[in-house]
Amino acid sequence: MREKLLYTAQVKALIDKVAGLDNAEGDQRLKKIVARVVTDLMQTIEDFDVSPTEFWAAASYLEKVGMSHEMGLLIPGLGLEHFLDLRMDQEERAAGLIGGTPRTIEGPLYIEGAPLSKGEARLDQDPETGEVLFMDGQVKDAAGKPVAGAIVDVWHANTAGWYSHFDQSQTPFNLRRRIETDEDGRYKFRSMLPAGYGVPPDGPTNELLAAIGRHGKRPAHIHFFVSAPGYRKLTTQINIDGDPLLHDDFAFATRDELIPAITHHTDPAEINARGLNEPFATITFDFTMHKEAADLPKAVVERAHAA
Ligand code: MBD
Ligand code: FE
Repeated sequence: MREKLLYTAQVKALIDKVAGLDNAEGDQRLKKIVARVVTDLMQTIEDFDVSPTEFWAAASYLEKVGMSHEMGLLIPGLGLEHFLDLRMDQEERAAGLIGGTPRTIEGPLYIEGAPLSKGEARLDQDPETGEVLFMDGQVKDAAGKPVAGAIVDVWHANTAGWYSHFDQSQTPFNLRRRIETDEDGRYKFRSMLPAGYGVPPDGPTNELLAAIGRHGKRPAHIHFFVSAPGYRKLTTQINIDGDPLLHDDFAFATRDELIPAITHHTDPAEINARGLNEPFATITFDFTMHKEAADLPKAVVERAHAA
């Protein structure tokens, strides 16, 4: 057995200097975190006898993740975005908040400023072939009272699994809308059922996932931010039931309460009544929000978005 360098006075002194723990300047909490992260990395190197060649490969890997703008994919792929959700859930439970629509990860593909309309919207603006989706529901508070004037900010992939803005072939804000709930707290929209998503096959996220025997796919889903004055912002998604990857999401976002029933309508009279020529799908899903209060943990997650 080689001596553990990490426990020597020399390396302990090195870490203290690295993290600025030997001076009085700077942010005390940050110093401790830097010391911990560097220590844990050194420990990994030592425990797994990571060679310098392997280490530099890891460093260029991380550089590639940043240069490919894939931090937002690697983090959910490593379960860290879901872990942050679990921690927020835990904090809320400790503060006595229970029930309500569960949160699940935001993901990296939200764009601010989608068109805003009252009560209803049509999300699909680019022509596509696929199944038309009508989704509706009510935003309520924990007592079941409708929340009028809530903003349902919805975004999802197209029938090929791509998101507008990131996919330049779509028009701006395709499949992205903000809908203000009506006086009964209701929202509804027409769209196209999305396909599941896959990380870029040639990108660094997929490179790591493939190397550890994983895939980089998500089951079909629809994202939501639901917000209203006096209520805690809700970040969530619904899954499209029946997707084979429903419980095999590379981003770990599926939650049982977020898989609403989907009805596929094939009756010609119903199809005709909707002004369509093909079978269509309907989903009804209500969102339950919690009232905001001063002593609760922060509900809003600040995060940089692509623009
Ligand atoms: C997505 O659509 C998504 O929601 C997440 C979390 C990661 C990658 C693509
Ligand atoms: Fe998504």
